[in-house]
Amino acid sequence: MLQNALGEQRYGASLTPTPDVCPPALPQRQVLLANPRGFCAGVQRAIEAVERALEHDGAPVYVRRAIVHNRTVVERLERLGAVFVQEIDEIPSGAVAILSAHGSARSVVRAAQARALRMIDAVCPLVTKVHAEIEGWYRAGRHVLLIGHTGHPEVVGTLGQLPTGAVSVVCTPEDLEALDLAPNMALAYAVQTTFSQRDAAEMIAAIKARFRDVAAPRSSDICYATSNRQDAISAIAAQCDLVLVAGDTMSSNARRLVEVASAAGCPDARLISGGADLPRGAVLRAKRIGLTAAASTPDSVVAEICEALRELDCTITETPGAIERVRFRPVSLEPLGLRSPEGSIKDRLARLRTDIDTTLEAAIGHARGRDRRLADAMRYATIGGGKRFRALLVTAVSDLVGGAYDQALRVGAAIECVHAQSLVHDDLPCMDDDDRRRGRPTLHRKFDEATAVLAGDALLALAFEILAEEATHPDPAVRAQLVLSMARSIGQDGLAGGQMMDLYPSARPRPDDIFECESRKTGALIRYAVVAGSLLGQCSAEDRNRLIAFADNLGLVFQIRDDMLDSIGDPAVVGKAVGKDARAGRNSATTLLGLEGAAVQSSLLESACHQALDGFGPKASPLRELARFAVNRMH
Ligand code: GRG
Repeated sequence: MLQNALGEQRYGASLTPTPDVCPPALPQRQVLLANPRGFCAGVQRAIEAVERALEHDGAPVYVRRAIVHNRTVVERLERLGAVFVQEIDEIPSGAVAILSAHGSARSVVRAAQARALRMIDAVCPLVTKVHAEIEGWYRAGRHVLLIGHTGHPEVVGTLGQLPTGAVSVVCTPEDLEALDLAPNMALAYAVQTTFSQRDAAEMIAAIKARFRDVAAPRSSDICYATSNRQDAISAIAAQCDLVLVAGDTMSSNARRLVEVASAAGCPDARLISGGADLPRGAVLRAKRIGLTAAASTPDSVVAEICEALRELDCTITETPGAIERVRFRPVSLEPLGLRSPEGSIKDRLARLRTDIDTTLEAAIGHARGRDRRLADAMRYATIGGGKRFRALLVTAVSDLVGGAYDQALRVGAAIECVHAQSLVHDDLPCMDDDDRRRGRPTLHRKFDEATAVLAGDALLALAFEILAEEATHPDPAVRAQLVLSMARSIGQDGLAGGQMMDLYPSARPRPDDIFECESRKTGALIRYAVVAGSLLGQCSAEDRNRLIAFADNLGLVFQIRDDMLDSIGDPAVVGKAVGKDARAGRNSATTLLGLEGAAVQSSLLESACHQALDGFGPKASPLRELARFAVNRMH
């Protein structure tokens, strides 16, 4: 039997009863202490993050919501100088803001960035694993079923990683039944990390019974600490006539421990917050009491409860259990959110795609009283599709010249609105008359022509709205330049002018006419992405000129590749019909130069892109990668 730091006796070990003289001397009640219990590695790490931030930055540091669901922990940190708030807008701008261990929606991170808070995210790495998982499934086109408790902060944070509607929360088999999803729909499930193992197993079985195509997490989402604590209390609960779980009512994993103890056969399982909360009557009636603590309950609370139990003539015995060796790297105190996604172009694109989707989703909104069909069409045109080449470009340039990622993201979303509008209108019967775009029916085929025209109009308006809003840049002069430059990129000298040249070419077009048309139709928005990125970072005129030279070559090479894909592309990969230029007798870089000539021209233009970036050194490598992608892309 184990001896622990709480100083308990072993059952009956030190007593020698003398039946003739004394009343029965054996203690009346035995307390079995479950093992493991109390703090998990994620909770420990989050609390330490607040302590370290206080040491590093001095008080006050602000914490959004309870860092972990335990009042004793929160009160102790408050005494050290932490200020707990409900929402980001309660935090003075520029202050240190710590986000809780349960994980936060991306909108919270963006709100913190908009207030220029120095943000530290204490999210548990095991919750981050679930976030990454659902993002992967979303990108793979799967709808996610999140097994969890609606409204719990972890569930709210997980839902907030993806656009609205991408995830459905299910807690009970009835929730599952109420879902209006086709049995052959591509799905995946994820589980709240503090959910009951038994209930999760039931839900997973029900999901698999109802749906045919269900992707599962590679390993259980329920965290090791939740599972170990549930197993430990389950192992002793049936021998106990009372189980006490030390924890707060707001703690989900604490409440699950009470349920698990009851389900394992204990007739009376209760949650208590500390020694003062001890149910004396129930303790005095019990012979054997089980005691455990939630993953957010400090040892001091367990020690206090043990003390109160000893006063009621209890001996306390540690039970053997799993030894936990999990440790996480400390939370980085370097403020988050000012950096663009890192890694390969593929990784950055993946993260950017989700970030752009959530930004667009928030911008299109779900306000009451708005026309739902229009909003649905706007979402259809913008969300979940496209390479996001222009959005990646603006974030890469902004990053290169010191702009903020969240601002670049907004500009990227505005550009994607304009780009989507141009594609929607380009596909209309009065223009290119296309049936497929981005691998699915064009907007006017899915909805109708009038809706396509109006969705395009509304997207254009939305783009300007996003650019003009303060969150896009604190300096009104920068915002005005962003708006002006966008207006010029899409008007007579930009997309609209280029499209006119395409629809009404001169009878004998000169090569210059073709390149002029392409540079307006495609190059203008690509150039805008680069100019906007340079505006966000407010770089020198010299750097801006170098970036514009890069953009002009990139825009042209992007369009030449588009022309080449029209000849050599696979419609299934390109996502739209090919061979249209030849069928319509339309002039393009390939009809002008031939396929080989277009390839040679592309490679010259790519060299010019690299040359323009020479002055920026290795920091420009993401832009160099984008140029390589533009030349070699197959879609
Ligand atoms: C904006 C006022 C205003 C008018 C628009 C219809 C129109 C006028 C212009 C059409 C411009 C157009 C369709 C140009 C083609 C640009 C191009 C190469 C599109 C394909 O871009 P990708 O490959 O597409 O980046 P994804 O789907 O990946 O986003």
